[in-house]
Amino acid sequence: MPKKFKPFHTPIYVTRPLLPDLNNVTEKLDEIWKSQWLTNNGPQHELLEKELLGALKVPYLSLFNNGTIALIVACQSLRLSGEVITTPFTFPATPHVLTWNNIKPIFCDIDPITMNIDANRIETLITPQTTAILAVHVFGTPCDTIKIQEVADRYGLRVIYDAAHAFGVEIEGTGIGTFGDISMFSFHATKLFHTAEGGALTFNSRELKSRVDLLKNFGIKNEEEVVMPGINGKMNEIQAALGLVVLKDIDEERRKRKVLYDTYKECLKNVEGVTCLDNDKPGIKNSYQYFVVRIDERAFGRSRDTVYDEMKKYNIFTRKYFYPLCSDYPCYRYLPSSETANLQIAYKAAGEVLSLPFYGGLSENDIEKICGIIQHIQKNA
Ligand code: T4K
Repeated sequence: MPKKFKPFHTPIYVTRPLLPDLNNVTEKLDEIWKSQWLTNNGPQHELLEKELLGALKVPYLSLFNNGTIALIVACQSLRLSGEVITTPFTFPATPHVLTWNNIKPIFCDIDPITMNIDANRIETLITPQTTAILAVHVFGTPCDTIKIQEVADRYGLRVIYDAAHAFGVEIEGTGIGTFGDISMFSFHATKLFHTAEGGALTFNSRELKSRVDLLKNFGIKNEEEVVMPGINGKMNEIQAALGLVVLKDIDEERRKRKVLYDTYKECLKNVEGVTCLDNDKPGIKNSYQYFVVRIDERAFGRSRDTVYDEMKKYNIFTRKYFYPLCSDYPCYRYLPSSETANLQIAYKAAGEVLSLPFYGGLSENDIEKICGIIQHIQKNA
């Protein structure tokens, strides 16, 4: 007798923002009101910058109003031009920041397991116009930072990491934001740590931080000197205050997510055709930002798209991060590096991935039910 599953009463989304106790937020707002200081390097901003240096284990950090502007400024600060090698398996922001800097994105195929840029293929795409590599730690899985740096050093290229998904990730105790020249973290509401909208750049160089701080504030050095064509990338005091409160709840949220992570892995381990992306690896501190599976249609018996559609009937809203590939967008399709033949592994990943609901507000029962529904969809092919 097949088990019957009733739809969830309320929609289950891929994620929900971590909402701290409202009283703690209003307490912070009260401080801001009293200070009459709303933005431009206020006390909340200063405090959050300091706390994040510790949380991310990085030497220098600059806060931003969102991750995308931060990444645009990162390219500006390194004076990148010409071509930059990047991954097609990412959120649109990654290649778009290159376009906004008048740089041509060159798409490189990905690693079949990590789904990050394939460091072994980067070299074949380097031309005299190449100035940098823009890699993404997709779903918080660390890139092959050693190989990427080797290639970059050999050709005199800069390295930027889009670490939007990698808050708190560490390799052997080293903060992920210390690799390359610059890393970008997103603090969007959907991220483990958030400021509603927000982001940060991290660096090892004090000079780079000074340049970035000028660039994100119109290039204003003082009341009478504007030293470069900057933009407005500043995080305001309300965002920073929210971040300070959210930061206190992060460890607890990660503990909850770890339990859900293990529950997913246990419930799905014997499901034919479903592979979990697992970042609980020795030496790696996992961010627990997403829970991602790949559905191999042949082995599972139904396609990823069918699972995505069928789950909606149970009030479960999964996401196809990252389908379509960025190289398939009308604005990038024309590029020679976008040709399907060059990106076979990325195409396969984009056709198989599914981000399942994953946030501390879910219970183990919820996860067991979601996994039961996945198996029910399979059996009723
Ligand atoms: N690089 C990478 C690799 C990225 O993934 C991103 C952003 C960026 C760069 C750019 O960083 P930011 O400029 O955003 O700082 C979401 C996020 O908006 C986006 O930040 C994130 N990546 C991306 C992977 O996910 P959407 O279009 O999927 O968001 P949305 O509105 O569909 O939200 C997803 C689900 O979250 C909803 O179904 C329900 C839930 N949700 C969402 C919001 C906004 C809530 O429950 N409450 C909320 O307030 O992009």
